[in-house]
Amino acid sequence: MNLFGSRQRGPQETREDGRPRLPPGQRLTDGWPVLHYGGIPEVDTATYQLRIFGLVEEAKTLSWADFMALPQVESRSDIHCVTTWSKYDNDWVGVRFVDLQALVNVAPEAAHVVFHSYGGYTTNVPLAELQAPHNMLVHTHAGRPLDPEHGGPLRGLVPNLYFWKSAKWINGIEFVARDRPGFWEMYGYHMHGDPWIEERYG
Ligand SMILES: Nc1nc2c(c(=O)[nH]1)N[C@H]1C(S)=C(S)[C@@H](COP(=O)(O)O)O[C@H]1N2
Ligand SMILES: [Mo]
Repeated sequence: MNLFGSRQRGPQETREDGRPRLPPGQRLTDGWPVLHYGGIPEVDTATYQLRIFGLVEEAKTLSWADFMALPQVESRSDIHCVTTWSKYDNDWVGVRFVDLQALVNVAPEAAHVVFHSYGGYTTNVPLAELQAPHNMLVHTHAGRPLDPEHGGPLRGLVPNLYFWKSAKWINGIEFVARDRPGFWEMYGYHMHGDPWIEERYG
């Protein structure tokens, strides 16, 4: 019996860009571990606000209804956590980062983004890397609304970097000129976090 279906699996499997599908030092998990610092903040869609601010011509604050009125897209991607578990074939629904960026006029000197969350979590990502379509803010996983423990109602999704770059309970997108460490980055995690070259720490 092939537990993984018909698709070719194993250490030889490669991605479209030729890199191995499973990054070095990672192993596949079946479940979905829950990892975060502190408690789960209460986030109500009735009062939800997403701020898009920083180096923009005009900052915007979106309600839940505003967010859901934006183009909703599906995407499938793999999760790679720095604690070495990976989870393949996650089906997400949400809004692409580029479609949110298009709502504000980003200043030319903006080069990095800091994602903010209810509860105070932050994480930094280079702006250029967020232009690829798989970078999103997502509310649905495997056809179901995201559980609060996984960041529901809305989390960031930056699948080409370690999963700590995917902020749960997201409530802010800040455009900045100079790279600025977020929560885990201040505790020694890598400023970039590319799993294929094991940018785990410092
Ligand atoms: N707001 C917030 N987002 C967060 C974190 C956190 O502590 N707070 N932890 C990060 C880390 S280290 C990981 S591995 C993933 C875990 O997401 P999961 O619990 O859905 O697997 O969330 C990331 N996003
Ligand atoms: Mo993590």
